[in-house]
Amino acid sequence: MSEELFQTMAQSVIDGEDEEAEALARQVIEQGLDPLEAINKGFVTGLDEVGEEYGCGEMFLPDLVLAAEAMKAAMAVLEPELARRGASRQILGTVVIGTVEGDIHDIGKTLVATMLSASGFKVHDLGVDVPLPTFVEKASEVQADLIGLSALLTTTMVKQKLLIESLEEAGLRPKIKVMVGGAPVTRSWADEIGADGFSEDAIGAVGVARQLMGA
Ligand code: B1M
Repeated sequence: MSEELFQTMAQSVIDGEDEEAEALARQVIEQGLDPLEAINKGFVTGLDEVGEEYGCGEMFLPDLVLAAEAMKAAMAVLEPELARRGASRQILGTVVIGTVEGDIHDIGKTLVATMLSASGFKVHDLGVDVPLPTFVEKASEVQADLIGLSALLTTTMVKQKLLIESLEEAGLRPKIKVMVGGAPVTRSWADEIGADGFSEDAIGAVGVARQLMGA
């Protein structure tokens, strides 16, 4: 894929042009291009730029909302293709994943969920703003091997720590591994709260999950 195409994808997100983003995503599928490369080198770079400009007061909440909608329009086209490409693998483990309570960011979490699913994990995606007891209940119900917790806000990261404590209290900790991620989450935070795994991105998350399953 050309740099120019990546830039056009990024720009569609920056401009909040959902129809344009969707059309570009369709072009990726039609031309048999790599959907993950389009996401990471194209659309996500646009979202990162919007995030930076929002962070320094050069863009505002409506811009963030429009950019996210454009990103989601592209993802709606690309994610089924990502899942399809990995569809026939054996099951490596069962994962319960969600964005923690108080946090409604779902783009990165959904990408991680899709990649895990495409790589052979059975994934139960609980969505966003998930209360901590819901993670624990679902993980027990489906006999999960791994809980994945996404947090995008410095104010919600602490929920990752609280979830690990809840698992310990429920006596489930040795059985169920915990992987944490999200833009503000660092390896040192993961170590501090006793998480089993951490990744900066969706590809890395698959590697970490495989490692935790001993696969
Ligand atoms: Co929000 N937001 N936002 N936002 N938003 C951030 C996170 C922010 C950094 C922007 C900024 O100020 N520069 C900032 C947080 C500041 C902070 O806490 N330090 C922020 C803020 C402040 C807010 C609000 C409070 C704004 C307001 O209302 N005043 C509000 C919070 C609402 C809430 O959650 N309660 C809010 C709202 C929103 C929108 C709704 C407008 C929208 C989200 C739409 C949606 O998700 N459906 C939005 C967006 C789009 C962003 C930015 C621009 C982009 C996030 C994103 O989707 N990135 C973001 C700035 C930024 O991060 N650049 C920002 C693309 C995605 C692919 O990456 O989610 O990081 P990411 O996921 C990556 C990795 O982190 C990792 O892999 C993914 C794929 O590579 N990963 C994992 C993620 N989860 C993982 C789990 C794992 C492993 C890896 O294991 C389980």
